[in-house]
Amino acid sequence: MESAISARDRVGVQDFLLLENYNSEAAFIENLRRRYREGLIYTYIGSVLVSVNPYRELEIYSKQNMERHRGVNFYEISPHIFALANNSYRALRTERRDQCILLSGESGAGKTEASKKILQYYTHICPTRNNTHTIRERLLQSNPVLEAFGNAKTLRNDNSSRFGKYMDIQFDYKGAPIGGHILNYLLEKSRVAHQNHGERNFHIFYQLLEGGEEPLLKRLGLEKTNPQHYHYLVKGKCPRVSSINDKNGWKVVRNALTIIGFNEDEIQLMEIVAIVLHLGNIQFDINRCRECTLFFFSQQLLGVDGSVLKEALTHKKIVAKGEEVISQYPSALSARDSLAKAIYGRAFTWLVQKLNQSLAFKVCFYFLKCSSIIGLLDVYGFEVFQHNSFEQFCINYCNEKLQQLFVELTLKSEQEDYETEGVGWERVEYFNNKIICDLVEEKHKGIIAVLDEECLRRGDASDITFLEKLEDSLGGHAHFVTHKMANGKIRKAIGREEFRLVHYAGEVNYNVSGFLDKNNDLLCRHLKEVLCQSGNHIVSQCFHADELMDQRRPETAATEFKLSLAKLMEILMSKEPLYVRCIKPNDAKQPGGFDEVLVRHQVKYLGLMEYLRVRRAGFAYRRNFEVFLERYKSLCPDTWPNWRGTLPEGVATLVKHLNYKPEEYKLGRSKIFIRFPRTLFVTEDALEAKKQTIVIVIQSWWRGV
Ligand code: AOV
Ligand code: MG
Repeated sequence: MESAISARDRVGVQDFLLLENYNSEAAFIENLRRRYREGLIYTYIGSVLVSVNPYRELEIYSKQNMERHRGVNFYEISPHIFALANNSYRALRTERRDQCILLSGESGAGKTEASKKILQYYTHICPTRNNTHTIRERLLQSNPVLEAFGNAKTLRNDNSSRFGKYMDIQFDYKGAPIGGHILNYLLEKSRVAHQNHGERNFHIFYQLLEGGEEPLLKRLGLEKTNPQHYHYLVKGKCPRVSSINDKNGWKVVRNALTIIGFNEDEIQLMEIVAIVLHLGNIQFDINRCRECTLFFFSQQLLGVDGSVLKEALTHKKIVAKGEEVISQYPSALSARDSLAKAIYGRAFTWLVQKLNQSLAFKVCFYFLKCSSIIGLLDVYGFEVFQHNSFEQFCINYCNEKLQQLFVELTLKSEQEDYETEGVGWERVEYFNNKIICDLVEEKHKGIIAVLDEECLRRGDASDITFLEKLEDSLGGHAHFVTHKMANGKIRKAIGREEFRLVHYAGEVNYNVSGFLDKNNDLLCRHLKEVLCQSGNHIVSQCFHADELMDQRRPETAATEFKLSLAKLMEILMSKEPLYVRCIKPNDAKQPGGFDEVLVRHQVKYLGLMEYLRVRRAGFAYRRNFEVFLERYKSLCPDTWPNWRGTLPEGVATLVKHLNYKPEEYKLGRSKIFIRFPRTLFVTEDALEAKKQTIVIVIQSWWRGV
């Protein structure tokens, strides 16, 4: 298959393992740059795929190209996201082990695009069963729906994921996709009511206004289609963006909703989008609602009497010692914003659940049973803005966790494995970011614990007292700084209301303003009561009356996020991971631009050089003796099935029979380590050829019968 790699594809080295000067960062970056200039955005480091965002359409994702990758070994073809997808599918089929593909890199580096390409690949190349085409279509169409409601233009990325997403693709025993399941993580719902300069609200708002059909818009009270008319869409001062076609986006979303089978829910969902827009337009004159807007949408869309909503927006209700106490809100505007955020946030979770229902196995597939899974993880990337708040804190914490997984599963465990197995090894040093994960999440003293404590404390607790508590408990930590501790040594100033975290990917100053409120994430009882009565059935499903009866305090936003990330790590650890490390080549989103400083920074913090060193000095593949023997012993029919020796002796006999050269492998205490992937592929091919021979023999015997 060597011919599958053209001369152009060979610019630089396709696998950094082949880089002559593999210790040199400059040589590493030069290789990336040379390939990038030729439109070769993918390069391997062993089985890790490094991808550099081209910021232009490349003609490498066609159906023909997918076909070229079908069933081909990883190294027989030039590096590609399809090759990685194929590799993981192949491992799933041959080894029957669940896989997961982890996409990482900073905001705008290309994770979401890569995850879409992977999904397209599977839905195209996997075998089909009767009826599974519906599932394939639904898997594909779940993306535009989630992007419309969960992505937005930020300063870093015009289509930035504002939620974390983990998607399982479920396959039957024949390798056909038969279902899917999505887990969503912490949507950045503050965006509903506020956007920074140069940013937008979630795409769906603009799509509906720009593309919505006239009768629909009339029904929703959105006859004015210019985003400028809506308070929640003008904050960022950039309703229109040249790279985004909202009208087209609307068509795509409508089509996707139809394929997924939303039916009547579709109109209810759009009502929610309209409710949020109308809510934003309610003005309060000295805390009084301007009634006409409120009454229209309250009655027509929310299905709640206008005066009831007005009362709930201006007066809060507290139940104290069994008695209801009603008092006027200090700020009706913030009650309004909380309401809008709560409705949108919960509707988003409802949307994911609805998608999951449509992706779940249907009864007709029941007998097939899901046999294996490939998980796809695409979360919001590491981000730094001029002003960073609670949302960036959570997003960047999530990226620390992902980096920690990479460190644990590659740099750390691999090296430990060599040591415990007694395979000669010279240690490669690396930065372990566990210290930063602990700083954020450690019980009792981590940042989240201190934040929760302040949220629970009544009286004078405020964002500033939270900052003071942090200083008391974390002062002196190498990765935590405030202006008090800076002592003039810190390069970039830290504000009096900020703390700085020295993340694995860089320093970020977080402004504490709003941390307590966002972490508490409480919607007052009065407003919840109103939403429980809503005539919009999505809203009423999202706000249950049971919730009002529940006296327990819900988990804070940060703790809930922390717990869900811990569960996610468990899921990922239970699978065989494959990594795509995405790199953003320039900050201007320009095709062709390769900012060396920016790229070097990412190469550094992604740990690519360290990984290269570990890989270069190490082994591409390792398996327990038992697993290895079980899989390949049929290639040595003279010895098996009558072999009676120990496992290490068995493996030694087998590799001798397979003609492995001494430099190609090492035997540890319980595992075999194979240095080059090519060695294994040759063995795999031999196995495949043997299976084919058996099939042919059986077929001719059958015909003979
Ligand atoms: P992200 O997912 O990593 O950022 P995206 O995948 O959304 O980044 O990529 C950002 C933009 O870069 C896309 O909208 C495309 O315009 C372009 N792009 C990325 N990959 C490709 C590709 N392979 N081919 C062509 N264009 C590409 V974030 O979600 O913000 O962390 O939070
Ligand atoms: Mg994304």
